Amino acid sequence: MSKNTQLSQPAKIRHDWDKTEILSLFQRPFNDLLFQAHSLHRQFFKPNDVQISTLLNIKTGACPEDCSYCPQSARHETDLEKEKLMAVEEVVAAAKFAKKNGSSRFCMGAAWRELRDRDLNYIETVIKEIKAIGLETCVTLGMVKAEQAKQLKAAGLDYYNHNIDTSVEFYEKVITTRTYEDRLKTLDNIRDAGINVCCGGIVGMGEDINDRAGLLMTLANMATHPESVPINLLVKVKGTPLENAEDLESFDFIRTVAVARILMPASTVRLSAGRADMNDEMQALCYFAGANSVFYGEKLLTTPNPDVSRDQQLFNKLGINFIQTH
Ligand code: SAM
Ligand code: DTB
Ligand code: SF4
Repeated sequence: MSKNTQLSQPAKIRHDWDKTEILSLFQRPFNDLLFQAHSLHRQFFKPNDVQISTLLNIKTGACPEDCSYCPQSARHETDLEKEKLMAVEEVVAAAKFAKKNGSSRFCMGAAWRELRDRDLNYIETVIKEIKAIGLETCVTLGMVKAEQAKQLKAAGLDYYNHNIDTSVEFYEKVITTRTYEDRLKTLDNIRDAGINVCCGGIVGMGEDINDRAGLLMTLANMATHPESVPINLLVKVKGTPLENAEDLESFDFIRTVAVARILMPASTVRLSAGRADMNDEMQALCYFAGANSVFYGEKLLTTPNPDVSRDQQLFNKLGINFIQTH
């Protein structure tokens, strides 16, 4: 059977990938890899639809963790102005604005190591109010315990974002204050509570192809694939230990998106941080390779994202439809 005929068979969702197989995907000729990823993408999603989410940092900076990439760590000397937790009304006003601009999901981040019980009430109130506006909710608040996850679910939370960031081997070169296991435990707590999992990583931190394969292998071998897989390109922020990380070749980033699409064909793959540094052609190739979600709006958590007008122009040029939800 030729490779192309194989691609027309309905795809099976697998959870038993090994590193060698994944590496051989990364090493395929670029056109073959993109064709394979795009063909699968069409079996599971409408090829011209991209879901948009809005991101808001509800608590900025002064984080006790030492993530080498992050401008919000209190351990790095960045120019970031730290801010205390936003008032509920301010968060809800931002969510209403996002809804007016066509967003379907409102994602809130906090520069916390973990969700503390004393902040739970605030988070539950915010989730309920934003659900009442008619938006899906997502939060990323650091580690959560099983009981807290159940309470977030009861408040109506749709998604929890918690990234594993990289391969288990490279992880300790990037973060020392919490372990890979800690992250997996939080992800289990979220999954067990019935909340959709948003989990991905960052590339361009000086990792190699084995680490990119390892990151995707951990995600793809989860008992249930994360519903949403953000692929971030490192935003190099002055004052962070990774400010001078070597640039990742664009094709290696696009390959990472394509391999994510092949390993997790039914998951939404989000083209996340780093878009502001990508030209239109690179983003277009990422959409072709299977990316079907973006953060929309001028700012990510603390760093720039493309202007809404630039995204609108690109989507118009490519005939991409913004869609409400996947
Ligand atoms: N503090 C919580 C945590 O780390 O779980 C939530 C917020 S944290 C900023 C969310 C994610 O943003 C991180 O896990 C990381 O993957 C991503 N991130 C942070 N800084 C980044 C950067 N400079 N470039 C790309 N992604 C970044
Ligand atoms: C994710 O994977 N990427 C987003 C979201 N989840 C929370 C965050 C990107 C942060 C980029 C650096 C910043 O703006 O501070
Ligand atoms: Fe803190 Fe999250 Fe940044 Fe790590 S990524 S320093 S946990 S805000």
